[in-house]
Amino acid sequence: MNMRMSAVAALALALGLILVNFTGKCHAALQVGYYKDKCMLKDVEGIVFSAVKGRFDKDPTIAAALIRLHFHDCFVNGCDASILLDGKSSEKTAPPNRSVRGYDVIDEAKGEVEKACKGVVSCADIIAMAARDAVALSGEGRYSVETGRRDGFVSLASNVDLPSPSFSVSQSVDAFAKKGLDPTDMVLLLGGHTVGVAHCSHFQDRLYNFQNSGEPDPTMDLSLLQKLKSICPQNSPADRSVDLDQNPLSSLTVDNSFYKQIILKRGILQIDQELALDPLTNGTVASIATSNDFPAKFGQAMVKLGAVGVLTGSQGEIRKSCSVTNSFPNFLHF
Ligand code: HEM
Ligand SMILES: *[C@@H]1O[C@H](CO)[C@@H](O)[C@H](O)[C@H]1NC(C)=O
Ligand SMILES: CC(=O)N[C@H]1CO[C@H](CO)[C@@H](O)[C@@H]1O
Repeated sequence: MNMRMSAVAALALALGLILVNFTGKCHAALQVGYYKDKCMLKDVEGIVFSAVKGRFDKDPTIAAALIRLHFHDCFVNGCDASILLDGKSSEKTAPPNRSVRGYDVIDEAKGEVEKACKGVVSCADIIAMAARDAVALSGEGRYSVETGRRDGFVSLASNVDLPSPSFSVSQSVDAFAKKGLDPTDMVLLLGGHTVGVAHCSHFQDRLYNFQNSGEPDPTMDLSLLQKLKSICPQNSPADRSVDLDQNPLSSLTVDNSFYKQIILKRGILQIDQELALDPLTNGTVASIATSNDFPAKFGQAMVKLGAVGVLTGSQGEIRKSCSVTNSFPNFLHF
């Protein structure tokens, strides 16, 4: 077969599989402990945890990367590990991917679980387990993660419709609603910004020319504004980064200090600051900021995020290698 023929064949196969997926949609549900007894006597979650912890001990900033990786995977085409697929125009190549990190930790964990039992554990589940482990290692928020996802075949940059940091709260509420997540889920999940960093390019407009006013964002605390201007000078090509949680004692910890900071007008991203101001969300923000159950509630919201658009049962596949589908490895390359 020449290239074109095999391309057509792969496409037909892809469409066929997609069709089967839609028609045969008997949803085997996700469950806690899905891999118990599926990998001989091996502890699959323990193997993934070791890989994540090994990296975290050297570099605790990996936790934020793994939490964000799970969000980006689930929000685009469901939690099906589509974000991991290589290809000329796969999701990875879309602009919001630029600062996504942690792919190598997932590959390492996959290598270890494959040694324990071949072809059993999906890459989508490894992402979900690694995100849970990242949360657990960064605070007191260990939650029971659901598993049983299978890996998808399709990864297209053109499917990437992640919310932008300059979305209004109501635009963001709509984007989350499309994924079956309510405004409370959204406020809790944006609490993921209790760890990790943002690059200047994602909030520079707030410092110098907010909504084309020629002025800074008036909702930003003045001392924060001064600090950010010095880190992110106007027209500088250097794209430095700053902590999303501006409490320096807690910028690597999953806790509610992010909410306290945004109430103090010390949010970095526009959407983060808006959460504390918009009447749609300010009540939820105030209640999270003054209670101590954020880690538990964040875990519940992560479980809900982890169920978005999953493939289960006979859908999808278990990839051999997380960056390429078993079924038609060339599909993504033309
Ligand atoms: C409206 C929704 C969201 C928007 C607009 C948004 C936007 C962003 C942006 C612009 C960054 C900075 C990237 C960079 O400059 O390197 C970021 C980082 C991050 N986001 Fe979000 N995000 C959203 C929701 C979420 C959710 C739901 C989670 C997790 C549950 C999450 C977790 C993270 C984490 C952990 C980082 C830090 C990554 C790192 O340090 O490597 N975000 N987000
Ligand atoms: C939320 O914002 C509205 C409108 O600005 C305000 O009336 C209300 O008191 C705020 N609620 C909280 C809890 O801050
Ligand atoms: C890992 C990866 O594929 N990164 C890509 C993200 O998107 C930018 C711009 O669209 C590409 O240049 C990167 O190669």
